[in-house]
Amino acid sequence: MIPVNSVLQVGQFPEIMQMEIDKRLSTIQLLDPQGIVPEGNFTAILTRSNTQIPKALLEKMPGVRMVATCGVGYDNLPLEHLKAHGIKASNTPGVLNDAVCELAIGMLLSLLRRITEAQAFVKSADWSKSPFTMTTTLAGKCIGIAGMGRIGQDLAKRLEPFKVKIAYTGPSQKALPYDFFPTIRELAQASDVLILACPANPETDKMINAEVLDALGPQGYLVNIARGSVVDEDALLVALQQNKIAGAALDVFENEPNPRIEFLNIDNVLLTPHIGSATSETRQLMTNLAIDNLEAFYNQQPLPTEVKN
Ligand code: 8YV
Repeated sequence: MIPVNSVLQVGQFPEIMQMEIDKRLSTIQLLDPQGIVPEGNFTAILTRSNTQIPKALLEKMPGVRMVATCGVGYDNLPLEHLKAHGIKASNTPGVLNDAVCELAIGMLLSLLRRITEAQAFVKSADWSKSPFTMTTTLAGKCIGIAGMGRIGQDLAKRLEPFKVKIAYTGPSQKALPYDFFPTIRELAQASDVLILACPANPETDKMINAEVLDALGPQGYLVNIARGSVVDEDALLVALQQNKIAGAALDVFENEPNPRIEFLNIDNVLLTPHIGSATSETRQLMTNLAIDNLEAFYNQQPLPTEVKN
């Protein structure tokens, strides 16, 4: 049983998630993690992976022993502080794979077949003047996946029916039926499309740089469903503006919700507002999994999806 008002809910939650929260527990809310901590004897935090939890907030609440984040990514948490103070953390892996993989494939197809430009072409009545441009087929291409964790592996399985070759990179080779490349540059060189499905951490920070984009090449495409921090956006903008790559589909950005204005003025990009897990069904599952972790914590049971920090 979660004690009433023992959980501080930090950040903005969509209504669909708040409804799930309100069904199962009563929380005190702090919309801005930099704001003034409300009065209360908080022993846990409930947040989302798009809300940065500063170390300073936790220092103001020494009674907090558990942080549950809604999201598979937990780069929003001060992991070193949590570890140093023995504070448990949980995320919500697995339940969002369908939504994230479906978006990745939708963005991939839309990027290759230039669907958003095609719709604008029809709506602008340009069709009566000339045919739309030729695009390119997914079948036969090599799809390189950076990050072969739960989402990367699920995405690879879903891509197989599209008659593509799949390759990947990551910290280590896995027992998978796909070509492994030890470095992101080698993977980019071998790929027609590079899909980023890796966690955001010091090893992946700005991993997609000018060298990697050059290796991907002028016929290559980039799809980012991971985190904006994985891409050197200066290098990506140059590559897109100078057609060093063919195009990019981006669901995540360094500065959300205000991505760099240059992205808004480029034709060969597809932009979405970090909606990978943003389906009603998925957000309900994520919210309930986060609360399951809180319940396990208060019942002194193993956490269903503990962050191994
Ligand atoms: C968002 C995500 O964080 O799961 C992740 O890591 O990036 C997304 O699910 C979502 O807004 C979490 O509530």
